[in-house]
Amino acid sequence: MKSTMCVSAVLAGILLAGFSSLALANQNLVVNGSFEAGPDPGSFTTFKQGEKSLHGWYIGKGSVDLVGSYFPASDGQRSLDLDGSPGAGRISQSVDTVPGHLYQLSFDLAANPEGPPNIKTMGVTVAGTSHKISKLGSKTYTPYALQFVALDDRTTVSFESLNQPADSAKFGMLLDNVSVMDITPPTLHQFVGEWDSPWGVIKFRQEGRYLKATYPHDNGRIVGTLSADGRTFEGEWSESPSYKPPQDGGRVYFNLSDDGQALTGGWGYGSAPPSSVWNATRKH
Ligand SMILES: [Ca+2]
Repeated sequence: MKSTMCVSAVLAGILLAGFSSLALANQNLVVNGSFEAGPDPGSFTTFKQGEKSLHGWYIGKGSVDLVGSYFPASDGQRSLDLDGSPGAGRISQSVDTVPGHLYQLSFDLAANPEGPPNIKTMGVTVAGTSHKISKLGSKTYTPYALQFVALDDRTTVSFESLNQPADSAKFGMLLDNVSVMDITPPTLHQFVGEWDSPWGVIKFRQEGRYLKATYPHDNGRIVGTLSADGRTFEGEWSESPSYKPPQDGGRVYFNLSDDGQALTGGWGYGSAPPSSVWNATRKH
């Protein structure tokens, strides 16, 4: 069985600097993610906890600075310093989501270098999972992205300064260009279900962007992902007793038919090409 450890780690949530966004045309679910809405903040304008004037966002802690001409933005003319004047802040927003769908949260970060601390720290929380990010003071923006599976029909995204001392923090992480997009492959749900095959009934289920399956022959398992066009599943099969390649594991693929009722695919031992035929037809 080829290791699926890396797959499991990704399922727990990934956080990548310099991540190039998936090339799917999609709608940004975040309102005012670039902080461009509302009156001109001039150099910068401070918004405090509980104030509702930062369009789209709720300030749940401390204060934040809506930055205008004071610093260049990553996108447009404005950005947000998560440490206000003063006070380490937290902003949040809830967006509509579909439970089980896969989303990508993207944002750009710089770090206000004009005062302490040298290393800025913030937390980003989405769908109940938090990630901590630290950054040396710099006006240069870096893109970040993380993927999550929605648990509910509303998902809250929050960004929180963790700089200390919180009450006097003034020079925080600079945030801009926040987006949340549904990146669920459009055909992913068509693979989910039961398929008759020569190795028994394959039962596909979705876990985030991953498809996993079981089948009866030697208590077989399959795990993998869909191609960018959503028509081809590629992954690995493994079976008892060892669940390890090359004898008990290897590569597998399936192509979904146009009508969604058939899979044509193949399998192979270990790293060999999956050239042995493995076809299936939809059962449920
Ligand atoms: Ca902006």
